[in-house]
Amino acid sequence: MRNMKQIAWVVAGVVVATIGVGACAKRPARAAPAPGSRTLVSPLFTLIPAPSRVAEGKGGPFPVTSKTPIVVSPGNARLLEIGRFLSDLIGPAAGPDRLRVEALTGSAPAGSIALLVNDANTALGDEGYELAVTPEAVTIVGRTAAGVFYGVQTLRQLLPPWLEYEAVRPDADWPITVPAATITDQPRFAWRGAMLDVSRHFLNVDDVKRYIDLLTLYKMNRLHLHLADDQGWRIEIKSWPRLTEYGGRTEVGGGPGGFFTQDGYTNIVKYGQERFLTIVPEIDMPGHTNAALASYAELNCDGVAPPLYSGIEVGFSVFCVDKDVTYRFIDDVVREISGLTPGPYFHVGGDEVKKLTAPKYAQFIERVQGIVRSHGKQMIGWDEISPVNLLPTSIVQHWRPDSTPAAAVAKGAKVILSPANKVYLDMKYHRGTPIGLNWAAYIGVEAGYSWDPATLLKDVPETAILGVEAPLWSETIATMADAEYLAFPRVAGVAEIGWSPAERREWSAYRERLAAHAARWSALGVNFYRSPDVPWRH
Ligand code: IFG
Repeated sequence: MRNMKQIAWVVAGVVVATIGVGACAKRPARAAPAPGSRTLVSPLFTLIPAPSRVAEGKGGPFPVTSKTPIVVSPGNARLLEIGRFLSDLIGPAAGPDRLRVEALTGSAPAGSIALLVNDANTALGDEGYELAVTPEAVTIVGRTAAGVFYGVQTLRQLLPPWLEYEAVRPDADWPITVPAATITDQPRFAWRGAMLDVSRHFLNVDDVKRYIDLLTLYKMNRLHLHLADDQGWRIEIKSWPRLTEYGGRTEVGGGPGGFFTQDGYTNIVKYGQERFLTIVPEIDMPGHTNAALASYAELNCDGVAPPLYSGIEVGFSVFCVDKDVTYRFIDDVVREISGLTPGPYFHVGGDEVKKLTAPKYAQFIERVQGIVRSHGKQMIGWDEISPVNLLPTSIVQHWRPDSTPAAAVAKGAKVILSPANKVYLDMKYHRGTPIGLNWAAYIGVEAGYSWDPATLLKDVPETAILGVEAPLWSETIATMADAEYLAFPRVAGVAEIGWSPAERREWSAYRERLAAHAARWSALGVNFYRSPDVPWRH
């Protein structure tokens, strides 16, 4: 669970080696904050997402030393993994070795960090936790391992930000302490997600794992991968090899593109699972399909394959919905990807179809819905699928600010909210933002945060809302650094909208909490946008 850190460590090592020994002169001891400097707010009051309930504890902080054991409930392999995740996070900063992780045989010893599962604690739900910190012990209790993982992510934010950077070797006088506290916390929505478009520009396995690290730091639990579009097919399908051999070899601007082998995709899925994040694969259809149509002539009604495309127009491509081969193709694609995806969802896209009549479109989506169900998955589609005869298990993803899924909700459908004028992370922050689009809105940090799912759409009550998801389309994003620039800080706000109680959310307090996260992002090397709307503390 640490390969990003190992990479950072190697890079740091290489950098030191190339700069030469001179740069390794002993770093000046970190001066304590000058008297009168901006008072450091306790990390208890900078947590994102805001927990349901936080209270300062009595007594001093809990000291973490190289002897601090991490103990976990016995017989639970997931808890041992989470313990090792925490031990790796604290890492060598606590001393030359990693903190020991062991299963409990009796009660937790004094001076330990205890990660416990208590399935009788039903009030915590599937992802809730209680975190108690006293000078003698840190205790995290969840009803499930997921809850314990989220408690550890909160504990992580109570630890000094510089811990996040592998190469840091704090001077001895920099103690690692956790403020005394009691926190009871659980999420408001089950679906707290982001979407990454790896088709317009390809982002590789390590980029996606990096994004998973950052999303799960903020307790997000879904990553929707937009795996195919007009500009590139990005996942190997063994029964239709030209999709990647040919259809994966370009991208917007004419770059080399790329694709995930099935092993690479499985690597991403496992990495997400270790962090309690579910991967949601999307193969957009019947539109946004030029890469497939260019790869296999038979998928075109006239039997002629169009050229590969590296522009950014939409709506010009469509599968030939009258041919049986189209449904054999779709069945093979859904079968192979579903077989690699433990999560229950398969996203079929369905957006921006300009070349089919409404009845033809509905007939196609209904037929594809049956194919998805035959492979044991729940269908998700963009909100154009709302008028279609949907199964009760199918999910509508709202994105167009001027449309509403109310009709589908009236028939029992559940909704994921991705309003393009609030959470499309590919929108520019403002007119001067160097990358990004602006068709939906300019979305500043406050605009992306100050809205509530329960009141966004008339006739779409909170009971119909699974949660929120922030798409990042990659027409103007060529690297992970570009992605981070548009995603941070706004995606942290979406994570809070998905997790925190509505009454705990208010912009003027949130911006103060957000200000403290610059230190952690700098330690993690996140290329975030220093919005002037936030009083950044570093
Ligand atoms: N809309 C298209 C995307 C992408 C986006 C860029 C959806 C569902 C505009 N469809 O959003 O493919 O081009 O902001």
